[in-house]
Amino acid sequence: MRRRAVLVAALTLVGARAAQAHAILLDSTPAIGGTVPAGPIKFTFRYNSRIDRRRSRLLITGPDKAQSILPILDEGTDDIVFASATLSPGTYTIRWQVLAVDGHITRGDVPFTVGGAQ
Ligand SMILES: [Cu+2]
Repeated sequence: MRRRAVLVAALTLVGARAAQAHAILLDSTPAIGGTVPAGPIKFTFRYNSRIDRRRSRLLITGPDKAQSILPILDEGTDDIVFASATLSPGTYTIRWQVLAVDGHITRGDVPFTVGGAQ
């Protein structure tokens, strides 16, 4: 009984330490709720920790609700994810999912608007 309590405490400690390394999105282009002009768009997602981009994923949902994978470009430093696409006006959402160096996956949404061509 006592041994089990010690084990639970140890696991809790490990969990708390690992949580500090979870990848949190610091900023992005477009920003959450932001607007960018139509045409070629360079996407950036910057995190607070290193991520494994080969095991990370970007899923874009377009104005017609169609979803497609947005390929992650093999460039930049390990805390930034780059992608590019040419988009027409409308509202979009990118769902990012990244694997942090501690082995934990985090995900979130970046909704944005593509405005008229400049
Ligand atoms: Cu973690």
